[in-house]
Amino acid sequence: MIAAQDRKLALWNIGVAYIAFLIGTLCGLLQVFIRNDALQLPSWLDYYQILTAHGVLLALIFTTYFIFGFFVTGMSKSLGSFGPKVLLYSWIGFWVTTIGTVMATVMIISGEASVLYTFYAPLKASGWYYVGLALVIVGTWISSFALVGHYVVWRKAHKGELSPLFAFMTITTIIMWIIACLGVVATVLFQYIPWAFGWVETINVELSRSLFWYFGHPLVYFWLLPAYMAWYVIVPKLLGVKVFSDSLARLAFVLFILFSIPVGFHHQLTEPGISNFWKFLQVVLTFMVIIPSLLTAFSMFGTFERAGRKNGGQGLFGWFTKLPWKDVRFTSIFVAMAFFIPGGAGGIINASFQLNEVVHNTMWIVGHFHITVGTPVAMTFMGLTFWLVPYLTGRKFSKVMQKLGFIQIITWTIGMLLMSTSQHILGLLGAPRRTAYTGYNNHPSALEWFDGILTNHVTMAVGGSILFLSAMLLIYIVVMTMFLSPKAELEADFVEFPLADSDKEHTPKFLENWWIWIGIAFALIIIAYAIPLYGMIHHAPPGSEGFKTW
Ligand code: HEM
Ligand SMILES: [Cu+2]
Repeated sequence: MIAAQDRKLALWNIGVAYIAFLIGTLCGLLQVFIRNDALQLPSWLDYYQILTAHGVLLALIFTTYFIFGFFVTGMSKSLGSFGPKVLLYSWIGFWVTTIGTVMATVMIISGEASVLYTFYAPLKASGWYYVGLALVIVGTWISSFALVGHYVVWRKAHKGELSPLFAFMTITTIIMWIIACLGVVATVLFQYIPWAFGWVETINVELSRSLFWYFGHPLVYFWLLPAYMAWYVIVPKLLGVKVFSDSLARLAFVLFILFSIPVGFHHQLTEPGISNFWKFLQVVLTFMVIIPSLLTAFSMFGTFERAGRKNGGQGLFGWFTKLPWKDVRFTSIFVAMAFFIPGGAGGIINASFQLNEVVHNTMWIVGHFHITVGTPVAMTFMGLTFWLVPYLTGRKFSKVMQKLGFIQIITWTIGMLLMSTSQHILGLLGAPRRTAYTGYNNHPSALEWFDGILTNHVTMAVGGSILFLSAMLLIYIVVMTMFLSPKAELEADFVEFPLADSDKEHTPKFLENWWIWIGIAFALIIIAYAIPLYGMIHHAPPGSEGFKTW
């Protein structure tokens, strides 16, 4: 069991994460009904207000707080209890992020910031919305530096040793996050805030979007890497084996620092103002990410096979049936990984220049991120929640909870299959995303979209409703294991932190020489971004004033 103060810190993070999850999924439920024209909102509430809350609270807030809860627990477990300074800075970071979150949420709810979570200019929100977002980022930096400080202390005390895999992966994720945030901090501080408060008249739209996506793509890796951490260091323990290969795991992670940042233009393929050469270069770099992704996939299946054979599985696929399917901690993560197979394939489609033309800004994209962040990441976090919360509170995770956990992940799976399949198909037919209702004034071609078995008005709504029920079941499990379940008293009732052993004798030392990776990362960033960004500033078109379309 880790120190009580560290547990408290982790629990507060996870608590805020689930408050955001509760409100965010409620917005999701409203959206599916509004989009199908089954629900009319009162005049004081607007679709884009709800959609902004949904995107911000689920994609930014739920993920970030959960990730820090997980990091704090794992860093304390693998490097030892936090010292007073690390704790102090972690709490300061927590509160700064929380003040920012509250500010941004209040602005959204009061109708001052219906600009969606990507806050594209020239849509203009209240300046306080951007200040709130900036505080969220600064808060995560403070929390990140606290964790880095904890790691540095450990390294000093263990000269010449490689750090434990969990800590290594946490630091990798943090390095990537800090480099990535430079873009969003630059645009928010120097472009949005002066413009939104009226200190300057206009904004350079192309530049703001490019700086946003410089951050926006690694943002998805900030969600994904903690899920990968669970796949690499938690799953093997649940299966009773060691990490497949320590050096492979570390190599995959550092490659993510390199190839997740200089690629933001793949979100801007339809934009004028960026020449084809730079788009092409960034698309090539985007595809490099397939290397660490497949390294991950192969080592996962290697782990499964090893474990299945150890349990007596025979033949080519006999090991598959020998996996611990009755353990919800494992099954949830396995389903999450399975969703990532179509999710990753869809990502290759989105990033391909020509295919992007077909799917850009359609419901396909919405289907895509619900089977990447909305399930592989979110369901991995659900699987972690089942043991993380009882581990931190010292409460039991009873048989009944285990059953409810299964119902929860099964319903999420069914709901997501229905909703995301329907979204993918609607997108291919041409239905746009980010619209309240899409019948194009009852135009026959638009109405035809809704004739399909999977694309009719009912499927997405049924899917969304099942998802919402699943979310509420998860909230129930969280509340029970956080506050109400009986305390574990017998040794056997205590929930453990399932951290797998990892053999690092053969791991090359240079993998933990951060300056190499930071150096290559910056070199790639400069190659991919310096000239096009310079062009956007030097040949800036007339800026745009702000618009409030809601
Ligand atoms: C109850 C479960 C959920 C339901 C019913 C739901 C439903 C929806 C729908 C219908 C949209 C599309 C709206 C539009 O383009 O007009 C949407 C957008 C979105 N959802 Fe979800 N969702 C759920 C869970 C999640 C989760 C768990 C995440 C991430 C962790 C997530 C992230 C997003 C994001 C980032 C958007 C895009 C917002 C934007 O376009 O600005 N959703 N969701
Ligand atoms: Cu991207």
